[in-house]
Amino acid sequence: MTTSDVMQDVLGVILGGGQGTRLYPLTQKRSKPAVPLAGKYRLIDIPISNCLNAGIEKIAILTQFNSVSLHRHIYRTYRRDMFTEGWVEILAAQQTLQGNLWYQGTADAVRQQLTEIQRSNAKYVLILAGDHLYQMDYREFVRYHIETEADITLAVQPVEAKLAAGLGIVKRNSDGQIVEFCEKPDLDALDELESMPDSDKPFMASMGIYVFSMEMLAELLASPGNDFGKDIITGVLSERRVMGYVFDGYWADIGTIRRFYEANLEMVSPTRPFDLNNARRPIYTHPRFLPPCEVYGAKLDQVLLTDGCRIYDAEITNAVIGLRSIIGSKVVIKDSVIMGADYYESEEDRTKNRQLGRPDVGIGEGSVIAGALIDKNARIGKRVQIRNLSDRPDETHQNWAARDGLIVVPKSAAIPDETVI
Ligand code: ADQ
Ligand code: ADP
Repeated sequence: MTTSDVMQDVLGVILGGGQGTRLYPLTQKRSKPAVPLAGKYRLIDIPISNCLNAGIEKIAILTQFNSVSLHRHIYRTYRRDMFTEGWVEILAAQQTLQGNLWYQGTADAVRQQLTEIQRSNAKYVLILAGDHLYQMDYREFVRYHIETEADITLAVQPVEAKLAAGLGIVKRNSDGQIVEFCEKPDLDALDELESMPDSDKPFMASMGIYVFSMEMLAELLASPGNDFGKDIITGVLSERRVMGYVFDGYWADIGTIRRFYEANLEMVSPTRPFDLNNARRPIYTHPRFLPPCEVYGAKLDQVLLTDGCRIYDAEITNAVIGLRSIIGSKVVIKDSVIMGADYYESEEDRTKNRQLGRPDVGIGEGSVIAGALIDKNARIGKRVQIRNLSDRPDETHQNWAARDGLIVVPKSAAIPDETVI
């Protein structure tokens, strides 16, 4: 059997997120997979593109709540035509006769949707996270699983000590079989878990992505355990052949506000570790018919500028400027992610905004924004000042929040003229 035949037997299952608390308030009005990334994509585009580029045509997205924007995005972007066999489906947590609980963890999410998953008739199931930034050739991963006759295969990667306590840490024997697995180890347990003591990345971490055969998955989920890492994998190491496939490309877990922000801005650095421009393995997203950007007298340096923006004489450094952003005169933006807007306001809308006493969608003239994430459709007034303070504790207000030392303005929030945050 060729690799492409095998990939037709693989179902990609994307774990689209629990309650999204670590990315709140970006997840206040949408499910995590729909969170915008790099100004024009959404988080879900990364694992879906990796699947499509590997020839995986059947993809299920497990999500805790089925937001309108996720549904619209999937339907518009990944609708397949009558000549293609593949499909992309959203399986949202739902009340059934068997249970009415939200997904209690990653394994529980798959267990609650097992009937649908089995209905795909796939031979192998590739379980993927929905909040990782990387490009992996899943064909190699699945081939390794088959060739090593594994029961379960985890993708693993060397990591620095400072990241180890937040991940599942493994030890492999010389054949690549995983002999120890410790989910989010305590600091005092870390010494015992080093795999490469002389390296600056001494720990081998689980990337939280797995290959199972359909039978093995069903068998393991028949026993209790809500999470793959903590419960399922840890519990079967001695009886099952659990293998570790080493992936040495760029990989970032962007499930927290801080990592999400950093990963976005890393893409505008000249030494970017993750390049969106890969002709052989494109990242797909919803195609739009937006006009070109208009820029009048602005100074832009290290900026990811997406389609349909209008920028007056602003100064923008180290920033992502999302779709349809309207940025007024004398605006200063630094170290920030501006997600843009879903629509343009008409003259009529703007007149109505005056009557309602609210700013237009976009960034009003004379405003200064530094160290912030401004979600879609936000209305930032004139001469507003938004600056992060790295030691500011997390706090939540009606129209902004402080998270991980950054300021987040949620989707559609309005910040009146002259506000200082
Ligand atoms: P975490 O990322 O901490 O560790 P978890 O929070 O369980 O694990 O999330 C894994 C993925 O599943 C994420 O994409 C998340 O959004 C999604 N998810 C979580 N709960 C879900 C639910 N109830 N329903 C649907 N999706 C859900 C995991 C592994 C570690 C490994 C890291 C690597 O447990 O061993 O090191 O991933 O990032
Ligand atoms: P994207 O273009 O990023 O994929 P969405 O799918 O979330 O964005 O929404 C974009 C489309 O949704 C717009 O083209 C517009 O038709 C519509 N839309 C969403 N919100 C609004 C709104 N508040 N007013 C008008 N149109 C809206």
